[in-house]
Amino acid sequence: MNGAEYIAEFLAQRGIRDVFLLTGGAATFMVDAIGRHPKIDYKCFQHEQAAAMAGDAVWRVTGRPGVVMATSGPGATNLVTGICCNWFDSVPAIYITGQVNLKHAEIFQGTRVRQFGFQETDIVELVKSVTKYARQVTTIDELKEALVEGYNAATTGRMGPALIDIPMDLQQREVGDTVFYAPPNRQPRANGDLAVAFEAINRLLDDSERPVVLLGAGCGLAGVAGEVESWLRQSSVPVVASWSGSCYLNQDFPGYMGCIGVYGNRGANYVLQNADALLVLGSRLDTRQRPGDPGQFAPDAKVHVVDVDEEELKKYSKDGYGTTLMDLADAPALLNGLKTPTPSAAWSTYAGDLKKQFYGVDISQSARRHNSISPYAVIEKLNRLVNKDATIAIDCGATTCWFFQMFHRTTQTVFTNGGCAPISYALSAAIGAAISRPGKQTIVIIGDGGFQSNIQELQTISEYGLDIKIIILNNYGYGIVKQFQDLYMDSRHEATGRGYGVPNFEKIVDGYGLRYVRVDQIDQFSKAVLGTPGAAVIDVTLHPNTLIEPKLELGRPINDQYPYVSDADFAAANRFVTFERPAWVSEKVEISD
Ligand SMILES: Cc1ncc(C[n+]2csc(CCOP(=O)(O)OP(=O)(O)O)c2C)c(N)n1
Ligand SMILES: [Mg+2]
Repeated sequence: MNGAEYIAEFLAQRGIRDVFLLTGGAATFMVDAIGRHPKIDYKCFQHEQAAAMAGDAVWRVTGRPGVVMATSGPGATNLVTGICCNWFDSVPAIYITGQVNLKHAEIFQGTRVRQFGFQETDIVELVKSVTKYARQVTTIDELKEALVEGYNAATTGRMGPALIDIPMDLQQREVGDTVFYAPPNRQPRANGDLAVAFEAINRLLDDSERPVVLLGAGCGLAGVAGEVESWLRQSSVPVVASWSGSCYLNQDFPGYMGCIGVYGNRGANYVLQNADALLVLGSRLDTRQRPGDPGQFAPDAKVHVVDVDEEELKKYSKDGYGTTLMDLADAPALLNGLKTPTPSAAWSTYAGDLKKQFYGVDISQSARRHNSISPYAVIEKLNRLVNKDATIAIDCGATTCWFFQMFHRTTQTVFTNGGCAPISYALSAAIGAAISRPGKQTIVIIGDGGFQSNIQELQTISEYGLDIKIIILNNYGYGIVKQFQDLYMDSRHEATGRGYGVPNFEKIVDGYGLRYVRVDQIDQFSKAVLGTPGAAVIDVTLHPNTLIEPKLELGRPINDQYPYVSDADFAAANRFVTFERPAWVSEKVEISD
């Protein structure tokens, strides 16, 4: 085997079936080897960024890391946003970049010239801060070692991307016949640590009348979402989630209240803010969940956070939170030793009432005001139309908020890129999902802005005959940014209205040979539209000023979202904890029952 063939064989032996790529000089030997290998193949994308985002979806639908290949220089640099997607969401992926010949590379010249070879870029240095492993190899032994180390780094502990940069001459060098692989050593956890965790968390739950459990993506990433869910179902403890955490949960159980945060469910936010004990499993409590002043987040609660990453736990040193450093793969052992939370009757009734009032309930008004389609109605209908084993990829923007405020996930595979959140992610990710998990209904929920940013990937869908339904919630603008400008910039829609436009999507979709369906009335969004085989772009017309409701304004705790409720309703909903409300909030009251 030569180096390129070795890489193909190594990947095939790890169970990889598809490598996503856009080729170029420095990658051609590797692409050629993959093309000739009987067990592995490649899929061509029109932009490396899209290939990388598609790679992010592979683990999410198969549990195997995505593998993405690009050429040196601009090919490699185009991967960076996708690499960030993996890094921030802890998703494993392997990147293999071609590099100029060693004999041309500046590293051998002993100089600090910007570039010696053509299309040479030090991609390893560029991606170091957003990868678990990044290495340029200069010998065959290093190549063999880097593939093992990179693969293992990506797929263990807090997972993430690995990048291996391979000069062209190494790709052609003879390497022998044996492929080397050694699985990682899993560090056994000390029992002492578990005992300490039992004690701390049991004390937290014992002392509590108003417990809440917050789930992040960690349980799903560690593959224990099912076990955690069974534990939660044993009691009536209210359960809330981050967006990414909610993706792994079968939400069909009485305790589930919805997502919390800036764009969270009103009822879920009330419950969290009124708790006296909060157990956080695998969530990094980012600023969309815990915005502004951390002291305003669950202010009456003792908080205990379980997370795999010590650095995440260090964040809470000033907040007085209890912490347990632990790979949530061990969650079953932890939960075994925990008492079942026992909420007081008053707390269970309170949470149950809030759930009835807010979970899956559309409280938005703007679409009604404009007599236009409500995005919430579209997502509510999607709940009823979608297959139980469908894959749904959600993009960025108001679209994401509408989806997570209204979608009721049971057994579907649902995901968005939570941490990096680049517009256009979902279109490319759905392609990765449809290729890696064929035969399942695959749906994209995306805005008009997101759709335009990687629109060229319609060609990839066309080329491989992928059956993907792309639902554009088309408000003819960058809606989420416009809503921000409405609040803080007197509705000056700079670069969101002025300078931004939407082309004739029907003509574009037609040019790629795909089906276009326009939805001007909610009835036109039907089982037939979703069920007709073959890719389709379903363009749903919204009013340009359709809002995200509810949404938090800056400086408010998450239990006081816009549109504001009356002081009386606010006090009733927050009856366990006293929250001061500035006069300007009371003056902006828009809904009351
Ligand atoms: C690559 C990238 N550039 C810019 C942004 C900032 N951004 C976040 S949402 C958004 C607008 C999205 O518009 P659209 O897809 O139409 O969704 P809407 O908010 O209208 O539902 C922008 C530009 C981003 N998230 N990613
Ligand atoms: Mg839009």
